[in-house]
Amino acid sequence: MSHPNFVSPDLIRQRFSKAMSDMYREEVPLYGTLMELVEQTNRHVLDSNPKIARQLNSTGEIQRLDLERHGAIRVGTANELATLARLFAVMGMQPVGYYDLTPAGVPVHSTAFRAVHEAALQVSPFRVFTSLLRLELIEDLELRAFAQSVLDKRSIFTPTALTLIDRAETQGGLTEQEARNFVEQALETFRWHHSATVTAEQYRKLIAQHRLIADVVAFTGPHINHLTPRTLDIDRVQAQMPAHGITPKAVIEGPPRRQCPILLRQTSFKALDEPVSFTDQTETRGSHSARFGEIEQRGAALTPKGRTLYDRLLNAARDELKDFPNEANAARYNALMAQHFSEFPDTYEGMRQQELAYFRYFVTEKGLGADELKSLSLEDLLSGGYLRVEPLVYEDFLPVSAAGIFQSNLGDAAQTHYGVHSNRQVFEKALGRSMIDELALYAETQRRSIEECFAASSLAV
Ligand code: OOG
Ligand code: NI
Repeated sequence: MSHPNFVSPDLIRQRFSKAMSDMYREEVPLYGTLMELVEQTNRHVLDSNPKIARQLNSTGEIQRLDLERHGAIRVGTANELATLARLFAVMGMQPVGYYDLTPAGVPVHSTAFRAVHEAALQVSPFRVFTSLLRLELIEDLELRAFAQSVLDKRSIFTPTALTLIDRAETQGGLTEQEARNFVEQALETFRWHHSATVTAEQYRKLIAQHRLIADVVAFTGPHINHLTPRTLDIDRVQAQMPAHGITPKAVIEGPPRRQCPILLRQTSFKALDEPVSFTDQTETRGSHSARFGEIEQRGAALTPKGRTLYDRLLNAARDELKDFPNEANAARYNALMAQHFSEFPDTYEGMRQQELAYFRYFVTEKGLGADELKSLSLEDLLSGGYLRVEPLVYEDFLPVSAAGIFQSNLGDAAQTHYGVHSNRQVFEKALGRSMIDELALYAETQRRSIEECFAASSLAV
């Protein structure tokens, strides 16, 4: 039962997202630079493009834009993942979707923890891309056993965080004081540590297996490895990055630039080389690179039909390129993407009519109280100007893009090929529950918005 004195999970998430951003800005100054660049760009877009400003105002997205960011972490064991799920649940975040990164040579599979209802997303759309290391992919059995033993010894949560998770579960929420304490304690799990938990030699062996394995195994916890603000014009930010001392990856992941953005476009800059000390060293002598910067632009959420078309066009462009996109072939890749995606309708009305994207429906001034809402079809109400639509923003991630982001931060040496693939059941067993299907969430939000239109109309008469 909900208690009147409990802080809402949405507010806890909003505060946590802010605390995480403050911590990361202090730890990684380049993140602060990137935030400023994104803020300037967003202001420019809103000032120079009244249509976009109007659209964001009518959906309420304008209010969440400056709060909007996602982070990413990587954990090592089933137990860590299951406890993280409980920690995120205190903040109203549920695991949504399944991403298998092994086809791209990255030994992890992942989900995204996020709020699921449009009202909760409006308070804070904070998301965390969470990957679980697949230790079974370490071929060297001795090294695998070593990695397992190191992971089994660590505890990535503070004792107080664990107590507060228990309390939230048994009480059904947290009081103001507990919520403050929880945000402070939960943050500790994601903090960067300069000292590793292994010797320099053990670190070298782990790195030789895969850089990602060393990143998970050799440290006390799942440090946040990037925090990504949302921009309204990713090409503009990408073009301005070099002037601010930031070198972006060669190509922007996701769909090409369009009039009506769809899904998600992302770009990142390389991981920083940071000083660390190993257990057999008294001073800081080694270095490790894990943390990087990323920005993203979000567009319309696609229906299964739209997503199939997106995947087909993306694959066609990549097949024709015959290689991973890189610096040398970037211009050709962009040209191929533009060419193939000309097949994807670039008006919201076109996407709606062909059922390629999800929308939110609103009653217009003309529609308020109009009798037509009781008699006309949805199509007629739209064309008659009684209702209007805005696209639903995509709240999730894209596996091919995520692979590209991982790859650009791991360097060329990491082109491993794993024989084993997708294992959703293993991930769900580790998590202790199943992931929510993101497409069902968009469909429900769309349906609710239609219902609200009719409810509003019957109230108004
Ligand atoms: C996650 C990489 C994927 C995204 O936005 O798709 C990602 C990681 O490096 O842990 O951040
Ligand atoms: Ni990311």
